[in-house]
Amino acid sequence: MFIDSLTLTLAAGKGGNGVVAWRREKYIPKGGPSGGNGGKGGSIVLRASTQETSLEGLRNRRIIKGENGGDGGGALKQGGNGKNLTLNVPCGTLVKDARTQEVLFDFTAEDQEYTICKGGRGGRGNASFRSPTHQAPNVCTAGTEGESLEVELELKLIADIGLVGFPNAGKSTLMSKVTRLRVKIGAYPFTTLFPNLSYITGKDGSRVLIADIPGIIEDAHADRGLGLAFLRHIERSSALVYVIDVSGFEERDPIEDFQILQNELKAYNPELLEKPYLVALNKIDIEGAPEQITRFRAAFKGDPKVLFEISAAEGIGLEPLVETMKTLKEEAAVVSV
Ligand SMILES: Nc1nc2c(ncn2[C@@H]2O[C@H](COP(=O)(O)OP(=O)(O)OP(=O)(O)O)[C@@H](O)[C@H]2O)c(=O)[nH]1
Ligand SMILES: [Mg+2]
Repeated sequence: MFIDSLTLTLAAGKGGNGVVAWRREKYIPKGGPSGGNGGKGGSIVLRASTQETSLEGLRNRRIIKGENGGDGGGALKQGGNGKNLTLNVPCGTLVKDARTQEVLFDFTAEDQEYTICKGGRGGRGNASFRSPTHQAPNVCTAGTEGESLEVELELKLIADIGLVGFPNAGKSTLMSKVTRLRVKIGAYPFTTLFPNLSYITGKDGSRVLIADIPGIIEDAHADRGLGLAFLRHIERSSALVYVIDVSGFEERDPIEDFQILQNELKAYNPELLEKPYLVALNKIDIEGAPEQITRFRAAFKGDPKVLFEISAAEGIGLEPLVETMKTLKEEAAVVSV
């Protein structure tokens, strides 16, 4: 199950208590204080892992507690430290304080770690209070509580290229052809219900991460179809590829489809329209396609260099599209340096 937002209560472990104890041995009267300190409470650490692709792993864990430190003991015995608890989250996870909505951390790269709740301090045993003027202290302190926090985790995938299009346009077919991921393809709308993420791997070892998101329809911003919530997963893409069906089936007009898609993206976040983009005119293997393509090219106001005629199903025209996707990724890397 793909989960991309979640609220969790985290509580780090409590510090162990210090104790009061006295050294008692034969022939040594008044052996002095021997109460040990409590151990530290275990902290809660979040860590970005590429093994995770959604927040599903944390779905059933509303409250997560760290391990408490052990209490001190007699004979100067120090309580054991609570173990730190590491929770893995996917790259692209934003961590917010649920109460203030402040962003505490943004996991953008593998293996980043963030200690979100520190464990409590161990209390002091009476031995630690001994001083030249205070030989028999009868005091100890309790361990402190660990930090606790209600957090909201929000996943915004970080893909290089996001595929957007109407349901059935062929986004997932394209994804399956250019990456190794075998995703569900169907001759019915809304085959894809959750984003898919996979790499195009070049012969030179270069990698471009592609996100295939569910189809968008007119008025998706008013929650029609699957709505626009999934657009959050292309908000951080460097570039977009609009996949447009030019078969002319079902009386679809590719010019109108492109305009509707742009309007929906704008309704969600106008910045999406400022990203570099390509248009994949898909299904050119179908009879009526050339006519639709001519119309589209005539109406298209942007640079015709961004238009690619492809058949995702038949694997036609994919190479120039993929090469341009790679170039877009490289250009974005130069810009962000
Ligand atoms: N003839 C032809 N059919 C295609 C082509 N690309 C995709 N299709 C078909 O179009 C249908 C929809 O393909 P998908 O890849 O599932 O479309 P999608 O855009 O991912 O659709 P949603 O997940 O519903 O948004 C399937 O029946 C595909 O076989 C193509 O280039 N030519
Ligand atoms: Mg799909």
